[in-house]
Parts: sequence; structure tokens; C-alpha cells
Amino acid sequence: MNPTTLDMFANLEPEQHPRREQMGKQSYVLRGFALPWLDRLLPELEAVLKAAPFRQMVTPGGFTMSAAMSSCGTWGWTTDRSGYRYTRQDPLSGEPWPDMPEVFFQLAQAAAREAGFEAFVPDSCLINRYVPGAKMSLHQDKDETSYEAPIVSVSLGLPAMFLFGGFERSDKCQRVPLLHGDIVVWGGVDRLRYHGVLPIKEGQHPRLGEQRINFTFRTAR
Ligand code: MD3
Ligand code: FE
Repeated sequence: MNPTTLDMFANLEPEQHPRREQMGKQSYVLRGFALPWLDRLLPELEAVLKAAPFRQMVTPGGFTMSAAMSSCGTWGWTTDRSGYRYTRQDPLSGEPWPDMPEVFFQLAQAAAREAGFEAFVPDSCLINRYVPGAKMSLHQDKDETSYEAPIVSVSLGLPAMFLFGGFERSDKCQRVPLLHGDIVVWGGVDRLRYHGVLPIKEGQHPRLGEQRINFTFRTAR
């Protein structure tokens, strides 16, 4: 059954939803939104990773990113010494990125709708893996052709302290703890906010072990 059919808060405005926290004018944390989907997400994740395993990528400046990454969908985000970009092929295998599993797409679309963005059509899902100590420095997501579509981000496994900044790197950041099953949706006027992840703390998650997995859904083109 589609878990969205059980949503008894469907008629409330986004800012009235009890498990929906507003971070900016058009950005929300949906607490626990992914939990009912987990049993269908994890086998699909495993299949994607068999075809396109996690790898650590290098920034144009020559730094190895601490989060390991993979992708599925038409476009996969990659970085190497020559720059950040979206590619149709996995540079590791030379093959197209694995298809985005239907349940990934449905979850991303349901979360976007819950935050007021109708008809989100992601063509890219970046999969980030953080082990304790891994982080993501403050940045903007700017490699997409258009900034019209929102971004949907699913957190699984170990908790993370998320940094939700402003429109300049030096702007003060809100700190938002993200737990297993939480989804963040941001778009519209908040689409180009700086954001990052503080180093993940040591720990064991009962379902995912010593790691945090993040899915970042975007419309790349
Ligand atoms: C942006 N990933 O891959 S997404 C990325 O948790 C990336 O792995 C992070 O940033 C991760 O580009 C974060 C979650 C997120 C949450 C709230 C935001 C991004 C946000 C608020 C404003 C802008
Ligand atoms: Fe980002």
C-alpha cells in the first residue's frame, strides 16, 4: 500500500503539519517521512550499489571528498580534477547509471508534494555515504540547468548535524539535527542556500550499522 494514503494530515497547510518543521520560507524537514518506505528502499539501494558501488571522488581543487558517492537515474553527479558535472555514464564502469528505482521516485515525489511542490520529477539521485568523521563542507547546489525544481534529501542511519545557511557563505547557519528517516525538501526562494554536514559522530545504527546514507534527489536538466 502507498503510505501516503495513510496521511491524515493531507488537508493541512505545510506549516501546520505536526511533524513538518519549517526551516526557511520554502524549506521543510519532514520528520520520519521515509520510515514507512524503508523495507522497499533498502533492497533497491543494494541493487543500485551492486551496479554502481560507492567511491570517493576528488574535487577540482584536488581534495578527496570524505563522503563516498554513487548515483542512479538518468544523470549522476560526479567530480574530478576537471570539475563538477552531471554525466549519463558512471565514470567507473563506463555504463549508464542504474535506473532510479520506482520506489525512490515515488518517495521523492511524495515528500516534495508534502512540502508544497507539486509534480517534482527528479532525474538524478546522488547517494552519499558518511562514516564517522566524514562531513560535507558548506556549499550551494549549482550544477543543475535550472533552479526551478526543489531538492529532496533523505537521511538514513546515523544522525547528522545539518548546517542550513543563507545566500552567502559567511551568513549565519541554523543547525538542524537530521535523524534516520527524516526528509528535507527545499526549493523556491531557498533553493540556493548554503548548506553542509558537520562530521558524523561515532555510533551504530540498528538497521544500517556505522554509517549515514543520504539520497539527494534533483532535477539536473
Ligand atoms: C540545502 N548533501 O549532496 S542534503 C549534497 O546530507 C548535499 O548528504 C547533504 O548537500 C547530505 O549536495 C545535504 C540536505 C539538505 C537539507 C537542508 C537544506 C540540504 C539543504 C537546506 C537548504 C539548502
Ligand atoms: Fe548540497
